[in-house]
Amino acid sequence: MTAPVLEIHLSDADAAEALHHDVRVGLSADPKWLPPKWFYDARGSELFEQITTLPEYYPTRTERELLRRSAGEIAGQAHASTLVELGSGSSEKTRLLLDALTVTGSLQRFVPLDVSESALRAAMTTVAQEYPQLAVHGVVGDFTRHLELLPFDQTGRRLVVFLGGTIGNLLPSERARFLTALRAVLEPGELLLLGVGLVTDPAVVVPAYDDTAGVTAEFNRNVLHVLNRELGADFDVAAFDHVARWDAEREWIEMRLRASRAMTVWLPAVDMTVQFAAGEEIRTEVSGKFRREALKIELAGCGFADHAWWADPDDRFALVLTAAA
Ligand code: SAH
Ligand code: AVI
Repeated sequence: MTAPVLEIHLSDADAAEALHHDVRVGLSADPKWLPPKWFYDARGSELFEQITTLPEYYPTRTERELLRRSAGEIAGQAHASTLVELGSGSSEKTRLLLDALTVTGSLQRFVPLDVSESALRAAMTTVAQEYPQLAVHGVVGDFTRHLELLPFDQTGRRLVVFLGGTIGNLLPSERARFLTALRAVLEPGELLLLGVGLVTDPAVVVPAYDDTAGVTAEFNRNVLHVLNRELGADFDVAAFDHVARWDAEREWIEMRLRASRAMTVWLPAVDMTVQFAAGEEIRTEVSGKFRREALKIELAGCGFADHAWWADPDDRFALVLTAAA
């Protein structure tokens, strides 16, 4: 086994600068918002892993089943020597692909990329132990900023995977920029495997984002703990209620944090005072759900063609395999 390599494209100083920028913009906007990537400090990453085991949270187990069914076929088509995983988290489901690509004999390198250094380090350690023949090359980075820094493969093809439905956490304009940037760093014929949540009954989606055990609420509030720690802010975290709401027009579920009373919050690191009226909300995440035809058109518009599609029998989640045109 060769020791895993960790490349850091998002230093603490870069991350602090990005957080300061996002907080200045998002908390001075009306309505207020914050980008979801700030959920994922070590605690946030742990809470996300807990979410994936909740009975209400169907995406992870549904995607795992789809991967079980399709990994052999994907590996056969991909002939990839490098598997790149964006927003890799624990890389737990990814092992199904690592296994299948190992069977085809093509895979040499695994490149997980995540903003969460703690999640990335833990995943890299486990993968390096379980797959001693693989070179594991982790990247701490932001997939909306650092795609052009991904290691190239001189000798073979790359398969890029973006699982969990995380692409739905980008707003449509961010998504178009992301897909265009990703296409630009791929060679024609290199593949992208996307896991996407599908538009489904709100009676199923809403509980997935508002579980009875309150884990998602804690995950949502975690962003305020991050701001308190990183910016010296004085959010009274318990005074914000978790809200999950289906937006039928945009076909996304939103998470919000609602101030239970009027508050003034001081954020010294950005020299900002933020006023909240009672009932005022911060949008902390959108989680877009997709339709097959519209996604195909969107991918084609960003330079991806030849789609293969696997969905569960209830049409709640899909895997899409598409090639850089
Ligand atoms: N792919 C895993 C984890 C999904 S959770 C799964 O399917 O279970 C979303 C992951 O994306 C987290 O690990 C989070 O740290 C990471 N993430 C969120 N925004 C990111 C960004 N802008 N750049 C890189 N990683 C990001
Ligand atoms: C990572 N991402 C795809 C999750 C989702 O379902 O949008 C994050 C999450 N938010 C609340 N629960 C899980």
